Amino acid sequence: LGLCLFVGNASAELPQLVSHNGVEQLHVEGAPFLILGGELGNSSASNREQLQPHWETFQTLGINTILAPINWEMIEPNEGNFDFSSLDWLIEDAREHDIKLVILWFGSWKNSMSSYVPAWVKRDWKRFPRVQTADGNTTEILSAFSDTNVNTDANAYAAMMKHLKMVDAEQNTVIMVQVENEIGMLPDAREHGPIAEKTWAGNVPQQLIEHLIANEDALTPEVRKIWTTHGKKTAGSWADVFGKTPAAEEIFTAWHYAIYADKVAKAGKSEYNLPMYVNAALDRPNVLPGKYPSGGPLPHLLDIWKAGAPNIDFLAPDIYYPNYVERVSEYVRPGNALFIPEANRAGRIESGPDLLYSIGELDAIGYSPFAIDSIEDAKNEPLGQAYKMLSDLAPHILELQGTDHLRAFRPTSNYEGELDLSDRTAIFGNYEFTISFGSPWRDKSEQSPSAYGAMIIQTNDEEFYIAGRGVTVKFKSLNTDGSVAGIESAINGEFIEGEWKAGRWFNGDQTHQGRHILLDTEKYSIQKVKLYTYQ
Ligand code: N0T
Repeated sequence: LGLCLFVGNASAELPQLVSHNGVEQLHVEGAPFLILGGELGNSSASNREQLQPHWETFQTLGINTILAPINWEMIEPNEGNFDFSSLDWLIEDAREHDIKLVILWFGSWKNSMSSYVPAWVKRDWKRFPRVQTADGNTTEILSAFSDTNVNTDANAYAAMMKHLKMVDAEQNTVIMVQVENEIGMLPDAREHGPIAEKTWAGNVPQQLIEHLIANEDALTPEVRKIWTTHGKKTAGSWADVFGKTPAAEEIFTAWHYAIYADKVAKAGKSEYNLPMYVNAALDRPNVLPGKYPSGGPLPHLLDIWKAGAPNIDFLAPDIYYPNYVERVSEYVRPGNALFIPEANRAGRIESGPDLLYSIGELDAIGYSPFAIDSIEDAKNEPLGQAYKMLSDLAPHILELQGTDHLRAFRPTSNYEGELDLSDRTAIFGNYEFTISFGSPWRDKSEQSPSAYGAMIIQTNDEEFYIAGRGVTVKFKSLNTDGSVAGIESAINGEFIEGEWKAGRWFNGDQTHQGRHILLDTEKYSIQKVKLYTYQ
């Protein structure tokens, strides 16, 4: 035992999710870790030379994790013959740049379709059946109702995980794996092939019913409503229990996708037990199931996925809509680690506020804009400044996630992209903070509020880090003795190798003669603020 403590310490603990203050955090090499990530374009990891120049850009951006696809067609070019070179060089290059990886398993499904399956699967459509639509057409989507399909995918995935264990269990360059990508049925809410029809007419599995009963009070409103409307039946066909509507068909689809993804994940975990998740392409408002990619781990189907896929550690949203805050909040639920594997898209000024809000307000384990390799000018990229700032603050953030000593604020937007710039308030102990977006000193027309946001970290009763961009903060004392809140000091600074290094002492015009804190509108910055009260 003594020996174990000193030898192979890096492999002592695999990446895993650990609960802290009631929220799920990701541990890497035995310590909590924030994913300051970026996802590669779909074809960018298919050629080593062409990806090569981007690694330095990722480093300049302060990225600590790259999300990279691994294509089934490339790792199993012939059935049972594996070629892991596309995984091996990715790991080598990531290590060389001190960057971690999340592997995206582009297997049976990539955005509904099955274009990443090997040629021998594509061509053998008799052995690997496709989805048949209501109008009798077939599609390039593998059927979820074929044991051959799921077993063949699971076999390839398990082989990949086995290989990963061999090459990476000591170093943990790969910290998580995404199973498939944006699974979702189109153009109908469910499949219509012979097995799918027979299954639709059969009984709802007991595993699903039991989950509904056990979680009755915690079900999402949509599932609860559909189940209740049909009399909360505890047995019967899908149509008996959920009805015959597209919404009922989508539940059926979600269940079968969930158990498929679960089989794949389970086979992988039995080789190498890394955290695994499934991502969702979010639906649009007022569009019926079948007209958007249906049955994926969408907010209204999370219960079905949780019931069907116990080997999937969490369900994650890809957010391309302007109402980021609204959509991301739908994935905040007990036991579901919050991770945003894709956000629209690298290079947008909203990325910084999205990031601060997800990590500081919703306790996310990480954030990762899509098409990160499309960024060329890393030095002037605001996301890079935000990443640098968060990696400095990470020890405080990771300690305080799940408590009310860590908060974040940003302007919110509706689906149409209209910003709500109203002030926000927050209480920290005996102080009330009012957060306004923008600088009172600059013309409104010169400001870009969608780039503004702040994280507030309380380190002591009267001590805070206020970090971000373009935010004004005022203070009120909540003491009942008539005392007034004042700023004792506000010091602009940064962290160097984990140590706070004071820069300028802010006062005078920079604090409006002691009246408020103002974070620069042009760049991210941190102020260490001490408050006091007087009468
Ligand atoms: C994503 C990406 C990639 C404004 C699209 C997002 C990625 C996949 N799908 O570039 O294909 O692999 O997961 C779909 C979001 C569409 C909504 C756009 C509304």
